[in-house]
Amino acid sequence: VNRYYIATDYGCKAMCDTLFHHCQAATLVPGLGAYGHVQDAAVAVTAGRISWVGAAAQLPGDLRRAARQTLNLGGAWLVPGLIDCHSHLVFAGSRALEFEQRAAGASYAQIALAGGGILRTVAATRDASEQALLATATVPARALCSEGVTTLEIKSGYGLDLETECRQLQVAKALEVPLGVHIERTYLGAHSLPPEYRERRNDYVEMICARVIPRIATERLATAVDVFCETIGFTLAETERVFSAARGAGLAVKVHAEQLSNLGASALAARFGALSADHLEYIDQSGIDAMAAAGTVAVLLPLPFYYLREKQLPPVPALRAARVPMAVASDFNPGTAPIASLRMAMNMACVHFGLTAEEALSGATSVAARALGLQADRGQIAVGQRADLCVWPVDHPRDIVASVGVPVPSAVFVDGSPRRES
Ligand code: DI6
Ligand code: FE
Repeated sequence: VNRYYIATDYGCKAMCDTLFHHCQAATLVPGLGAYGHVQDAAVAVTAGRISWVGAAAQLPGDLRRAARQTLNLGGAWLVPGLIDCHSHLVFAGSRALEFEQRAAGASYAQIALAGGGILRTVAATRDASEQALLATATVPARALCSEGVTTLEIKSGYGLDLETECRQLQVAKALEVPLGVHIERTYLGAHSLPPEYRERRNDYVEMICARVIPRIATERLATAVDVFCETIGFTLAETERVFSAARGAGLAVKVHAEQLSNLGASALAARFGALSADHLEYIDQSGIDAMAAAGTVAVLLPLPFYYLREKQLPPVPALRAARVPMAVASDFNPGTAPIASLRMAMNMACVHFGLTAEEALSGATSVAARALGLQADRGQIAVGQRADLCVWPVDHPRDIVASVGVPVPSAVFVDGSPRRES
């Protein structure tokens, strides 16, 4: 355990902006035991990052004296800020009609093939101004952040044309300041075939690869590219073309894989060094083995599973046995998961998918960070990480997973400062 108590070297003089003490720390650092628990902990923050963490009794005296601010947490738990690593939060319009249609017996695929589904949201989103999109997106984003989310990934994919995709990604970025959290952006042009390309699939994929991806990369509108690889989405060969273009442009890749059927997208993604393959209800052992070998994260999405009344469970025991890291995300979107709660997803990941509470919490912190390629930067309470932290008034971190809506974090810090909404 002692190897963990590393003081940072900020020169000879100790520097500390905030010192948290009288707390229990769920560091989520692997190898430190359940939840990475450090008892009677102290956590020092310097210049927005964690500069020391360990048992308070071992806190160096010069660091304690240097603290400009000392916060006594009265025995509460300090936990990394939650990370929602998969959402489609920027869009216009409602899909509640389809909710009713499914209740009357229609399937998600049937509705999509009849021109509803994603394309319904695309039409509404193309018509919406940047301001309107921002106003609409702010509501679920605030709901997620009120649960303790400090990093939120947002995908495009409801514009499909160059201009609207870029508008979606700009709106996603514009949420950062009013919400006071970090936003990561993903380009999902390969979400659905737009109506104007109905007879020209090949041209649409070419447009994604030759026009949009280079622009996304040059203008830094996103750090990753995603594909909906599915019978009602894009084929394996099309997915491969998009991945090649993305990697060639220096962008990370990830994939919506094996949600409704098994096309082998997870193994393809692993071959491209994908950050994550998401959904995975229909993944087989060869996909699992490929992901394990590549270190690709499995992002489990219980909210769309529930919302579409799916029956096929993702093979969690096999993923666990193969040591594929498992994240949990909301997949917040208008069609299959209009449920703005990562906590609900974490809870359902346990109830429906059989994750342990610890797996669900690490899945929404340390492993979620890895799904975004940010594991060196956030997701754990460890020296050098961003001080994105939640204070939870609970007896044990399992309380955060076991219920939804309550408890709420008593304080949230982003980059070491109290989260400020405006
Ligand atoms: N899978 C999903 O769960 C969302 N997108 C995707 O590729 C659903 C998108 C929608 O129905 O609007
Ligand atoms: Fe999704």
